[in-house]
Amino acid sequence: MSIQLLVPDLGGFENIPVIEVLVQPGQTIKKNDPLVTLESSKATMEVPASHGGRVLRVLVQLNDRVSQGSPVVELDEIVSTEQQAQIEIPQVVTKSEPLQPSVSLPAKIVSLPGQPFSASVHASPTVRQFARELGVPLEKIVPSGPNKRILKTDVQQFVKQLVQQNTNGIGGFSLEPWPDIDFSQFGLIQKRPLTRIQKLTGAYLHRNWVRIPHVTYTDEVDITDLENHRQTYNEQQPVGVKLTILSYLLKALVAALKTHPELNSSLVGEELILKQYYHFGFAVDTSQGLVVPVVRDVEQLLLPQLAERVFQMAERARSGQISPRELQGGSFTVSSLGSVGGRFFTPIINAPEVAILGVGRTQIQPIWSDGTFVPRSMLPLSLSYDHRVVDGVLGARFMNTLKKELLLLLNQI
Ligand code: CAO
Repeated sequence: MSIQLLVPDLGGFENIPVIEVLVQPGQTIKKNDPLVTLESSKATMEVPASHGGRVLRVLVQLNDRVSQGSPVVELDEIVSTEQQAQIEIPQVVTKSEPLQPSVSLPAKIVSLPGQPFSASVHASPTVRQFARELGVPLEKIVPSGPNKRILKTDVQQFVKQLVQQNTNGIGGFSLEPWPDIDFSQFGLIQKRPLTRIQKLTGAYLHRNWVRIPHVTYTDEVDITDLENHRQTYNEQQPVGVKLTILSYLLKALVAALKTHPELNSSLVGEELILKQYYHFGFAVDTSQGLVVPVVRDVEQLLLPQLAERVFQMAERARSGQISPRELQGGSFTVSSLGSVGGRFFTPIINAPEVAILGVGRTQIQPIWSDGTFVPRSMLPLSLSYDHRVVDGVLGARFMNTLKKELLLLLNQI
C-alpha cells in the first residue's frame, strides 16, 4: 500500500524552505525518522515520518517551499498487524487509488534563534544530533552546504581527519587553517614548483619535526691542532682527495657512538634497537635539494679513504647519480654547513635515527689559557637528539666524548 506523508501543522508558518532532504527512494524508514528539515526565519524544524516503510518517491527538493499538508514522501508502507489496527483506514490508500494524505506527526522544532547551539552554526537537527553522538563540536567544522550549512558529510569528513591524525600520532593538535593569501595583491610574484626531492624530503622533515621531541645541544671544540695537522697532511699530498673536517668528524663519531650506543639506535615502540654498525649519512646540498648519501662501515675506513668516499658520493649526489641503495641504512647523520658559514643551528633528526650532528664554520677566537688570551680555531657543533631516547646528561656526555675522540685522531694518522 502506498501512502503520502505530509507536512504537519507548522504552528502557523507557511511557505517554508526545505533546507535538507534526509531520505531517498529505496530507503527503508521507521516511524518518527526525519524526512526533511525546514527552516523559517524563526526556527529549524524536522518533519518526522508518521509511518514506517520503503520510500517510493521523494516529492520535495532542496529549496522547495512547503506548508501544512504539502506531500513530502510517497511510501510503500510496511505495517505490522498491531500497527494496522491503529491506522485510520481513510488516511491510507492503495496505489491504484488516488493518493490520500496520511496522518502526519507534528514537526519537531529543534533549533530556535537565541539558543546557544544555533547562534553561529547552521546545521539541521539530524546533523546536530549526529555530531552530538560523536562528540564533535559543530563550531570546528567547515560547512560545505548552501548558506554555510554543515552537512552530515562534513561531520563525517571532520571525524575522518581526526582519525587520520591520530593514526599518524599527532592527535590533539588543533591548528588554525593555513592562510590562503593571494600575494599578488601586494606586489609582483613568481611561482616555482618544488622539485621532486624537495617534496619528498619536505614531507619527511615535517613528520620528523612534529613527531620527535627534539633538543639541540650546542658546544664548541678547539680544533687548532687538528687543523694544523689537516693542513700539513693536505700540503704533503698534492694529488688525491684532501682531508676534510667532515671526515675527521665521521671517524671520531664511531668511537663516541661506541661509548654511548644509545645515540646509534632507533626507537621502535618501547624498545631501542642498538646498532652495532656505523653507517653515517651526510647532507649534500644539490641543485635539486637536500640529499643524504650514507657511507657504510665508517669504522673500517682509514681517514684518507673516508675523505675520498665522502667526496665521491657528494659528487654523485650532485650529478644525480647516487643510487637509492646508497641513501639507505644510515645509523647517524651529520649535516655540515662549515663550508658555507654560520655557527649553531637546529638540524632535524633523520628518523628512524635518534640524533644528528650539525657542524658550523670554524672561527678563530680568543680563548683564555694560562692567564692570557690565545687565538684558537673553534668548531661549533649542534647535536639534536630525540629526548625520548637521549636525556640532557647523556647528550652532554656524548658531546664531551666526541670532542675528546676528535683530538685523539691526531695520534692515529
Ligand atoms: N669550518 C671552516 N671551513 C670549513 C668547514 C668548517 N667547519 N668545513 C669545510 N670548510 C671548508 C673546507 O676546508 C674547504 O675549504 P678549502 O677549499 O679552503 O679547503 C671548503 O670549506 C669546502 O669544503 P668541502 O665542501 O670540500 O668539504 P666539506 O666536507 O665541508 O663539505 C659537503 C662536503 C658535501 C658536506 C658540502 O659540500 C655540502 O654539501 N654542505 C651542505 C650540507 C647541507 O646542505 N647541510 C644542511 C642540511 S639541512 O638543510
